[in-house]
Amino acid sequence: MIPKEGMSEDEIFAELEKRLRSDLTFNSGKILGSMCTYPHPLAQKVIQRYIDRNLGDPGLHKGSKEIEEEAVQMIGELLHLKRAWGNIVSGGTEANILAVRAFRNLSGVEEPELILPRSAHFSFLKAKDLLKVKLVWAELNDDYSVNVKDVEAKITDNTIGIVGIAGTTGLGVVDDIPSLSDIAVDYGIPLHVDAAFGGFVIPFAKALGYDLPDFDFKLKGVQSVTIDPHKMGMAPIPAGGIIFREKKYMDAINVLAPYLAGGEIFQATITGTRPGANAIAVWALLKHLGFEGYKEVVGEAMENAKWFAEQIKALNGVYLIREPMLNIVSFGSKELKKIEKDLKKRGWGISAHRGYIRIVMMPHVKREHLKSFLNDLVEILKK
Ligand code: 0PR
Repeated sequence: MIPKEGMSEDEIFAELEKRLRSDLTFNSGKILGSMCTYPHPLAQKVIQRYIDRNLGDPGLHKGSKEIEEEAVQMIGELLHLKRAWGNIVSGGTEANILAVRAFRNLSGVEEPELILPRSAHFSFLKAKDLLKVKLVWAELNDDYSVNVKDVEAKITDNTIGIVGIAGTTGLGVVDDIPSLSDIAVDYGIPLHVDAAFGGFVIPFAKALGYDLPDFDFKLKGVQSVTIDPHKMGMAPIPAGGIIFREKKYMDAINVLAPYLAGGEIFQATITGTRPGANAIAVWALLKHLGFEGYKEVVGEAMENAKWFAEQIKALNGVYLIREPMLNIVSFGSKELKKIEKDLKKRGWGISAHRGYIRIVMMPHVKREHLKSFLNDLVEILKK
């Protein structure tokens, strides 16, 4: 119940400190299975200063709207698009829903079907439910990338779009997006790339010499990309990104908001009132870190992934699910359930998928944390 007399600020913080003790924090180095990280200090300052900005009413906050557009443009250019359309949104879920919504609305198909890999994130289940789009699942190859032949075989007159993933949630696998793009062009079907995780990894990893497939607007079939600043972009939650190749996709989802300060404006996002500060923080981080800054962050994460994968291979009792493509390493074991329980008991924030444990080398994950994790793992395996 809400107290009759309010508590003092000191009392509030004293209680919160006590109550939130059960939260794991990124700074502790114990969170190894999350795709989020401790937000960059500059972003925190930006959020604090511009906390009141509302992108739901851009007529009031014209400067914020411009900054959001610039952030979208910068991300678009990172993805080889000259003129980008889109929004900074609440996360990958909203971004994926917006892409499916745009494809569906433009298709004119009465019983819409979306072809997507078995490895797709569960946000597409929400899209299906909200948008009444049938999901047609494409099978995976032995290396956990989508089977492109199966995608092609599943195309029908009702197909409104194809999804490829650039950094799968469980294993960080980058699908063969160039081949998916070829199919998309051949059949005249739009391709959406879910690079919620990989979007802020692949461009920099490629620049570092890692051999990864193209995944962005360089490929003609790619019509939209989900790319989340609140994952490897180091922005505070919430900050997702949806980028469209053409304005027509925005037009297909824009809703008229007639009475706001800006006059007749359009909203494409699911959320109405939405944080301007987070979009401004994204802009600030892109400007502050620059390409070289992100490259450095990604370089360390990729090195950690390579190193950790070798350590797992050298251990008895656990095995690597597949060689990492990005900064995600997943391992399996005959005794996975027991290992998972014991690791959690020792305070590790890990993410246990069906059949494996996923370690995500986020910027807050340092070599010393991984070493300490491996020590615990070895002890658990000995028991
Ligand atoms: N697409 C992909 C490929 C994803 O991996 C995710 C989230 C999404 C879309 C949806 O993004 P939002 O959660 O921003 O809407 N993947 C993470 C996962 O399921 C989300 C996450 C993040 C989970 C941090 C845990 C965590 O601590 O693993």
